[in-house]
Amino acid sequence: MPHHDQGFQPLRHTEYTPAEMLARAKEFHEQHEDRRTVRMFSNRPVNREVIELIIKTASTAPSGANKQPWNFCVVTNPDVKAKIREAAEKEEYENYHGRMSDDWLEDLKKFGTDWHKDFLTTAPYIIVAFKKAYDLDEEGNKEKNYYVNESVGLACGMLISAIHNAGLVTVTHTPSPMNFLQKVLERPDNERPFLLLPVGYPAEDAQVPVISRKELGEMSAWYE
Ligand code: IYR
Repeated sequence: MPHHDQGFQPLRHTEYTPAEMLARAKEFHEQHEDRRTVRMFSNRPVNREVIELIIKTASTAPSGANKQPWNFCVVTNPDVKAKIREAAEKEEYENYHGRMSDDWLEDLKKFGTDWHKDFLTTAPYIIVAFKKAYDLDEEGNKEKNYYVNESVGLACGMLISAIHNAGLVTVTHTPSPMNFLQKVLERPDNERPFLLLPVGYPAEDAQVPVISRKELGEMSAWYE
């Protein structure tokens, strides 16, 4: 059967009792409340199989026409990490010294960020999510992808959940502009860098800024 016409099959679905449902929802929420963006990493190694599973989890995300328009590049090679750090810091230096507005710099003060990106060489893994504007079929014809930003954003959200679930930490780093990643990682023309995520254990003395999350009433509207 051709790949584009695979028919239908019965849904595999687990239903919980209302009490179980509530308990599971609570536990999942509590687990997510403990997720923090971390910029201070340990260089302790992480089992490759865990990273594979995290990426497989991300790739379960829904996508426009199920095109799965993403490619996750996984970097452990120290030379490649060093190249990424050098190029990212060069761009970030420019960002922090003129490209970002005063308001923007003011908004970032509480996070204590600057152009130094130590985590790019400290974390054992760097995952770079690429979005695929289009795919190429066997004859090299362009096949359009749909809702590419939304799809890859969803996959990255699930990636972040999976990283946290495994007891690891990350930061969503978006060096800007980030096209240097396409060059450093030698990606084909249809792949554009979307998001960079160092992954590993937090540094033993890792600190995070004090932040708060919006209350339900501030970030949702109910029409009952
Ligand atoms: N990309 C820069 C600046 C930065 C921008 C935002 I918006 C942040 O939430 C955090 C940082 C950097 O990575 O430092």
